[in-house]
Amino acid sequence: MNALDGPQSALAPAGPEAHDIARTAWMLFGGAALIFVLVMVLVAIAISRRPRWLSSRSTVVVGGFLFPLVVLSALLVDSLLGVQPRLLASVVRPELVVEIVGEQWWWRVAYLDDREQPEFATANEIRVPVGVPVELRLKTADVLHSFWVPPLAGKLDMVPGRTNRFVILADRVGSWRGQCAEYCGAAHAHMALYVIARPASEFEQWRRGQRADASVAAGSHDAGRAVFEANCAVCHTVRGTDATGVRGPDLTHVASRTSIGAGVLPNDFSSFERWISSNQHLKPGNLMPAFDQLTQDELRSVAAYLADLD
Ligand code: HEC
Ligand SMILES: [Cu+2]
Repeated sequence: MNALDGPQSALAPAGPEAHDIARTAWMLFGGAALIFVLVMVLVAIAISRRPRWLSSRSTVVVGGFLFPLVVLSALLVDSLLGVQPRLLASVVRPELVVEIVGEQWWWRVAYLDDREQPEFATANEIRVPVGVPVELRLKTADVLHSFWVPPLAGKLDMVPGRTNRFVILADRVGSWRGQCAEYCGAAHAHMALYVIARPASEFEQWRRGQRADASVAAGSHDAGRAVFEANCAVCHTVRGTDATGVRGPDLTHVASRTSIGAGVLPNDFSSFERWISSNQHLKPGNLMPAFDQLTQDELRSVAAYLADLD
């Protein structure tokens, strides 16, 4: 891994759109470097020798007008021909449709079935099969957000009252991090998401698992479930139980996700405890109240319940 190859790097592209963008970025960088060197050489010549030709009319016309005109026009043509049509053409024939709603401050995710009805819901993470075009339908529940997973594609805003569509395609197995790219309030910087690309068979297996209701062995987690139903069910759904709230993320398979709190904490038992009791400290202003009044036993049992919802 080199310095450019992070999970959120636009210079480590993992899909066709991102490849185009990275190519354009390198071209701009290389071109700008060349021009910078050229200008510095001219400056050095101007200082040391003061030749006549440097201040002649033709140098000014060529260097100050024709050269930028040609370079900028070429860039314009390149970006119109190269990047933009891809972005538009990619809107055809997706094999999978995922709806993503920007919330304050997390991502609500729904996988749609063939009739475009929600099949199951998740949050802050999308899984996709490798090599398959996936259509994203981007909406917002409140203000402007912007969906940006740099290794896969450029940004697209989530605009109130609109559905913006675009297609991503992951050309290799991997896990990438994205982030809201439009300031949306205090915890905007804590609004991350993950895209995880897996081989088709593994993806299908995951999808089957997500479709299923929560499976918790009868008799286990009775105490945790009771705490959950008393305190959390107004806002959270756990399919297969009486918890059907929709204000917060669907928690049916919460333990199967990479992070909790939209990238704030890793996903494990102690993170659940910390999130539940001190989420307002971890992510100030978020729309879940902190449950610091729960007893140690209640906290532990509800965290253990969630950690088993995989
Ligand atoms: C008033 C509504 C509300 C109540 C009540 C509530 N939550 Fe939440 N919960 C939210 C919201 C909103 C979020 C998303 C916060 C964010 O990331 O910005 C959230 C996030 C979470 C997450 C992280 C999910 C993820 O995928 O990132 C967990 C876990 C969670 N809540 C557990 C609980 C538990 C356990 C209780 C009860 C003790 C509870 N919540 C009560 C609204 C609520
Ligand atoms: Cu934001």
